[in-house]
Amino acid sequence: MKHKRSDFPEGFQFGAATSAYQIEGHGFGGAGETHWDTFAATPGNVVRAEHGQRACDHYHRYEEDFDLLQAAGFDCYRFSTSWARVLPEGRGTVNQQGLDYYDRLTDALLERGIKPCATLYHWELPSALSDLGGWTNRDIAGWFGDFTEIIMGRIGDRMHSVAPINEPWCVSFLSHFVGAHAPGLRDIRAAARAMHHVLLAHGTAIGVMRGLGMDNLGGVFNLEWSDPADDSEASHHAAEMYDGYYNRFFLGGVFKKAYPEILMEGLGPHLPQNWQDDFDIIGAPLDWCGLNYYTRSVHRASQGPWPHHQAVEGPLPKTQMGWEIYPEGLYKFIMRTAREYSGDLPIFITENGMANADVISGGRVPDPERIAYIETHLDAVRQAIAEGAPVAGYFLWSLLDNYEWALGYEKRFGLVHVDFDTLQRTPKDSYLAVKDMLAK
Ligand code: IFM
Repeated sequence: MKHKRSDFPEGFQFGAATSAYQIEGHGFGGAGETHWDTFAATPGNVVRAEHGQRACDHYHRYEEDFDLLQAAGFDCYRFSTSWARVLPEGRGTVNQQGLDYYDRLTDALLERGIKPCATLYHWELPSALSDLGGWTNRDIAGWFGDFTEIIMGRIGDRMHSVAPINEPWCVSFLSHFVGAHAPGLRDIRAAARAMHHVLLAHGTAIGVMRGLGMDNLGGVFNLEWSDPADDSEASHHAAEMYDGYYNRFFLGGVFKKAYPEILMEGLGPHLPQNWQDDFDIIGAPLDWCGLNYYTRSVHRASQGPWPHHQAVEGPLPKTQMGWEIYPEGLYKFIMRTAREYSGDLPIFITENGMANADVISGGRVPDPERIAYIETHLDAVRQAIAEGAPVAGYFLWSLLDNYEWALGYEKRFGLVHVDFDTLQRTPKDSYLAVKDMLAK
């Protein structure tokens, strides 16, 4: 790795990230059914119908996994709490085993000198709430606030930082308009409502945590750079539309208390009644802004219904996901986010990394592609810092190979290889390279 820890400002934090359903093993410890269990059980939704019932069995092996985190020299660990593990029906009776688990997990991190950075929701909605309309039902903001109070009432005193919801675009648009994630809807009205309610739930949870006396609270936004396929006005408009509903809707709601005008033709008629009145909750002040960044996409206009555009294949080298490798997008997003949205707030790169078809060979896992990906994205971070951007930390996705949602277990994002038959963990070369970087 060409970078050293000492190349970054004093106090810059390095971390690794995971999420509950992707690693824990949802079948353990009394967790309730979630919409990902039923989505995966529906033919055609998930590669080989794979699910998270066992995943990496982190539920039982978290000590071993945290030893790896510690040995690599990470400062922070970004994990998520499963709503259905704590409240199997989403509301009502608490599963004490679930609360106890997150309590043990927190202490195991602290014992190793690692800062716990929690995300309250990373996609596994309890089925009982899905039955009530899930993210399309405005009541979800209150249900989520109650969950926040219960889980943070137990572990909030030991959290270094907390964000309510991972990647609002995925929770809403990808899951209710594209239909690629649970609950698999393809409906513009459901999508518009989910987009607004996910932000309302975010703001409600921030309010609950402020009430508990917590600080260092942020929001985590997934951003994808969008470029026009050619120089035509139509392609530029297509790229702007994509940027609007993917990136600017969520940042705009939280930091400007407004949604982009370009989206109103499509989404306006379907947003819930009096949506404008919710911005004081949605825009509750934050302490930091988290950006998850992986790639860019390229767009041109289409004759179809709103949003009237289609993606075309870009020319850049791609990861195992088929995503273009475009570190410049990370630099541009950091600069744009600070300039137009978050101002002087610290920015954390809360996820960055790549999937690669890694294989064990002679006890090692050579993954030079991932090392190069991390290097070039850290170049982008350093360039932004050199130009004055307030970037305060960088988290790799992910510590472990894990359940990549609709793509099952074959897309490997981990610094640590997981054999999904034996569950054996093997640090990849990228893990060793990061470890070396963090020691210097
Ligand atoms: O695995 C996901 C994660 O759950 C959210 N951010 C993107 C990752 C890679 O697709």
